[in-house]
Amino acid sequence: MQLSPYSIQKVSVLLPTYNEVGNIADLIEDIHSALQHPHEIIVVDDNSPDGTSDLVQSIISRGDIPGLRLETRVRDRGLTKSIWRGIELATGDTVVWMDCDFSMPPAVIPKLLAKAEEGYDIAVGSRFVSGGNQKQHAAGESRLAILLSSVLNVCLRLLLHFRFHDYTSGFIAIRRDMFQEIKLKGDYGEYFIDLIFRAILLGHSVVEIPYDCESRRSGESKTAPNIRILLKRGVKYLFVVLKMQVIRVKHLLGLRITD
Ligand SMILES: Nc1nc2c(ncn2[C@@H]2O[C@H](COP(=O)(O)OP(=O)(O)O)[C@@H](O)[C@H]2O)c(=O)[nH]1
Ligand SMILES: [Mg+2]
Repeated sequence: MQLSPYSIQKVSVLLPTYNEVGNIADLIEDIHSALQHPHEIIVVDDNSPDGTSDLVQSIISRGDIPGLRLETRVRDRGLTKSIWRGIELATGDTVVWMDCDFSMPPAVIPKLLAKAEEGYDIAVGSRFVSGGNQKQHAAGESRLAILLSSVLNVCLRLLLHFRFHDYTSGFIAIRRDMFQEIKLKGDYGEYFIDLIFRAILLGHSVVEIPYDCESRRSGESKTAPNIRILLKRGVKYLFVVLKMQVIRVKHLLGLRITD
């Protein structure tokens, strides 16, 4: 694929949070230090009961991190909706988002941005390419969730596009103008499968950068706080895989796949 080098003017880092009071201050600081490009950091908090928004507001008031912004959503909680809200608020030409639990090291962001500057439309932090690692089990985490995530991604590779590896990454740098064409669909991590698969079918350049996934530093997982929620999420992921087969057929027939 022919890439045209691209000069990033401004990066918008979106941080969707729900109960991340133990992580968010250090994460903001680490991201701010890691970034060489002009940037803004937008925390989109779903009115977390642990006071995440209040903490971010106090950092903004101190003025230490220029470009730090806070959006507190008070209704219709959801990860995908929060990321989409961040995209609506973003003023950078390149958008990054990631988990706010330190599972995704801020030091990887410049590597993603370097790929965007090489001309890739999308650069994804990946646990499943050579050099990357899925997280090890740690206290308070679900072994089942970690195992299912690895198995799910092998299945997704077989069922969708074999050249891509981490369909549930959620760690991405992407040009903001892509969202004129593609919207985020779904309510939790399944939006990522949909986004990547559509982007690949549409011929966008997508690259994966390996990273070592760490255990959450503080607080609780929202994907797998218990088996019931994990299974509920799993069913939604399976529906998306089926939907992607419909999308594949539509694409083969030359029909629009961006609605
Ligand atoms: N705004 C918002 N963020 C959420 C919501 N659910 C999860 N998150 C955030 O999404 C990211 C991924 O969630 P996490 O608990 O780390 O999932 P896991 O890594 O799969 O265990 C974290 O930054 C969470 O704080 C939500 O409903 N709204
Ligand atoms: Mg996480």
